[in-house]
Amino acid sequence: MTKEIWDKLAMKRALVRITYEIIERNKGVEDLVLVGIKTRGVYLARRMRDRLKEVEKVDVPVGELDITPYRDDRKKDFSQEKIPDLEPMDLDITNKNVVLVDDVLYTGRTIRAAMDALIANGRPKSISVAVLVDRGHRELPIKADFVGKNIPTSLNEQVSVNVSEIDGVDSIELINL
Ligand code: 3GP
Ligand code: 5GP
Ligand code: MG
Repeated sequence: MTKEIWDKLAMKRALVRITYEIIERNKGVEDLVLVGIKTRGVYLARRMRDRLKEVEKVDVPVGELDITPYRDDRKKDFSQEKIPDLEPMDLDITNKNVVLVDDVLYTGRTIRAAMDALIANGRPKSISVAVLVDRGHRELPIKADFVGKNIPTSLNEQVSVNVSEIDGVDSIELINL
């Protein structure tokens, strides 16, 4: 069973709000860097960058992180593998205020892994977290600083975040598995 939670307009409004919250919290866009977590987090980060450009007339850099090799809950047979060195991001994050951007926050393991990956790239001044959806069920002491929508879920539900760049449509749906 699938239930639409948000349409394109609602999603856009949330991203706009989060973008303004980031400007407010950061007291502007100086030293700000957005880092999207692949895959959909990258598209959300780019949209925020476009909005920041409109509002503040500044090009805020957007980095991309693929944190798959850093997650600590990968299948057993992966655990013995050497973790590949993270490609240095084509972006200097030293002394920057980094905002990690992801579509869904769930256990928190992805964000933990993303922080490892970031710190392997340099020493940011601060790291904060922006997510479109917080679905609860945290397993680590991690929270989001900027949240589009809290969607309390059960474990047999899944949040489907669709972005037009990949999915052809902007929407958020709740799927009962
Ligand atoms: P994303 O890479 O765009 O974030 O993990 C691959 C995709 O599967 C993710 O897309 C994510 O949206 C989706 N997904 C749905 N449920 C889960 C889940 O419980 N864990 C993970 N890691 N991904 C999920
Ligand atoms: P965590 O590491 O916090 O458990 O999960 C966060 C990552 O897994 C995010 O990158 C997100 O893409 C994916 N994820 C976890 N649960 C869901 C979900 O219900 N829906 C979607 N779309 N992604 C999820
Ligand atoms: Mg994601």
